[in-house]
Amino acid sequence: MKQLDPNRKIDIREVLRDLDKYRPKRKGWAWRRPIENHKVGPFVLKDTSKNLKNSVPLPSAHHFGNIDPQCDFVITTEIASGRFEDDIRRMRMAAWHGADHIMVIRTMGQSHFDGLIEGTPEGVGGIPITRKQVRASRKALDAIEEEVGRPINFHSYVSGVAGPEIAVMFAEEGVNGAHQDPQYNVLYRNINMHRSFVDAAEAKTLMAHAGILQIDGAHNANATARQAWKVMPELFIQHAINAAFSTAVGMPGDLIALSTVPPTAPPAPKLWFDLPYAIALRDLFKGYKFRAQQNTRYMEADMTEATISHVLDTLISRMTSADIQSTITPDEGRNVPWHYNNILGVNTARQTLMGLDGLMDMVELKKENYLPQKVRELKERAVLFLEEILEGGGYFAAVKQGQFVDSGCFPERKGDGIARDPAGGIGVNTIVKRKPDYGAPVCSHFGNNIYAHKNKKACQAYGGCTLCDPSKIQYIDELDEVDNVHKRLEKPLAEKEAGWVRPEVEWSGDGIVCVTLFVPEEPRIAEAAALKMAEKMGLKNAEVISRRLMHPSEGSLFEVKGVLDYAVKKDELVLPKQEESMPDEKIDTYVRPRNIHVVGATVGEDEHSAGMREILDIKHGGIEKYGFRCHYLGTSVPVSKVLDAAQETGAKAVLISVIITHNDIHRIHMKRLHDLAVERGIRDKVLLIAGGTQVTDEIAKACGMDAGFGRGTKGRHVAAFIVKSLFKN
Ligand code: Z97
Repeated sequence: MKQLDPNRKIDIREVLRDLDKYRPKRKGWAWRRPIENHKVGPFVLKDTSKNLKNSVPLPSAHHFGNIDPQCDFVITTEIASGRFEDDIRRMRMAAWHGADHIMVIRTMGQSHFDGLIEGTPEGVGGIPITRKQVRASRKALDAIEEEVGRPINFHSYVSGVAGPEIAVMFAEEGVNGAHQDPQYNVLYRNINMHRSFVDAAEAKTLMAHAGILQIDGAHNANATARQAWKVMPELFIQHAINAAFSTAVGMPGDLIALSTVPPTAPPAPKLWFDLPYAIALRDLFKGYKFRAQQNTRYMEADMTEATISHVLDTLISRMTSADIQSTITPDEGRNVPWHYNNILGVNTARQTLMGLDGLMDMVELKKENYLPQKVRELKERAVLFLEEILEGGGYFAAVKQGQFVDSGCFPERKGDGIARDPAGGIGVNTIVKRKPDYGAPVCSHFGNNIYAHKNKKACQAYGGCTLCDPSKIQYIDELDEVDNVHKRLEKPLAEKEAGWVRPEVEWSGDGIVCVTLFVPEEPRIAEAAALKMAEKMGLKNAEVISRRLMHPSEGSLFEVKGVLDYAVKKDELVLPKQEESMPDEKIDTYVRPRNIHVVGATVGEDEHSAGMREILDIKHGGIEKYGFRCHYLGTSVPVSKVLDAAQETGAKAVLISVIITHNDIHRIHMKRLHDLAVERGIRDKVLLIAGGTQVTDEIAKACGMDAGFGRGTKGRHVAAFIVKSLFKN
């Protein structure tokens, strides 16, 4: 695959070309390499890793020299679009924002498939994990990791009935991480427990040999339990069972990651529960890796609420430790995980972790009173739980009695746990005893293998297995004539070719948009009105995805999603002129010898001064530095006073700042300045320039100004405009 060009979209046709011959560039999990006392821009950072080659820095970065430091944790994003061709674009965007662990969710029900799926069918809530989809995604990621300059881990699921088959395929195709936990099969998918544990031994062996990082399934108890903080004791046991089983099978500790979630969210006193829990886990499971997931159990449809919980979750990770900070999209509570929300989730972790850089060099967790006492209490409850399991006949017997995901905090029991029958479930009675002459089809294998030989690869006996000789891999392409990537791409590619663009959030050109409305009515009326208004805007299938009460009678805020069935033709767009930049020296050469006066003020009843100061002040990189003679009149200055000052000083330009926009007051001030300058007969002698967050060049010109400058304007933009205008005359 050709090197990606940041100015061009990833070409899905190139990803699909010659896929039958593609081999992954590398295999195995990659961690970030921490750098101590890392100098990045004006700062020395404590908890960072290597900078990226290409990235989109955090929004405020432009105040700090556009730096984009990267924390020392791996950052995960979970992708569940249902079409892998769209997943790929999402992966690229996420990588540019700092994600280096891309977790692709499976389509509903795949864990009950007793075998592999082939081709690229569309999925529900995720994608069918197939060789073609995995290979295409890994191929795209191989190019994306070169573009950003950091290894990117690709991750999916090895649990389920076909665990060992999927593990072989993942090992062959260079998948770097996977969930594998037989307890997940048993508790959440009702797969037979004997079968699940037998399969797990095989799957884990394969993962260990391929360097695939394993994540367990304990987080599912948090997500399922009615009161997630009550299951804390059993979570230790779930981690322990999977970790011990994995170790027994031969998996090294640094490939075993515990999937932990801070169990509560505000208004619960979050840190009171979640911090001792996190500490107890890290104490008990030293030597393993920690994947800290963000809380999903108490996630409503409100993005801000979810984001705040996730910031607190990330604080706990920094205060305790994490190897992976896993993020989910903050809109999962609305069941609309859209691509830009993946980016928002990643940025929540990135921004929080950069803000917390060096925290633990300054603060210490208390070693007396509540915190260590609670840590001890949690450990005691866990140990007692484990003892009870042992006394009661072991894990299978405990599951049979419904001891897991009970909503009592052990030793309390509510009797509402998940109970499974050891002699039942999907795949019951499918275990076949291995014959003594059993020969394994691949080198990575648990247990007897007649091909095994001390100093040789087992597969040498039959000329190489698919893990050692990838040319033996059977690549199966599409099996379904209708449900495949080529069919799905026909419309979007044709539209792209013809130069059409549509809005989208999930699939190429899906047309989905989201509008925010405040409706000043009681909730029921307000919601019905919001929907009606969205329909009037032309949105099809309008649906309220978030409602937040502002006051029972004063009104509510809604977010409404719908489909905007409208495409824009790119070459018919009238684009705003792109200002050519003028080098600093050129501005300086013109301005300095000429003694050019400029008057600046914030006009009307407006006390905002920061914007104007940034434009004028030498300290903020303002136009003073080029030798302009600036007269700053302050805030809330009447327009007439501004012109008085311009006339007194013989100013060539007047700069006004108009931040307040209620009732269009910004337009009124601009028009008044122009009219007054005409009245005084000086309009052609002075440049009138307006600036403000809601000002655009078009608006300002329509109000009689020579130019308008909006958000993001720097002194040099204004200086260049003045110089160009004066040169012209
Ligand atoms: C996560 N937020 O990060 P199926 N095995 C295990 C699992 O936990 C899962 C599957 C298999 C979550 C998102 C929830 N976990 C995903 C240990 C799913 C998937 O294909 O849905 O049956 O299995 O983990």
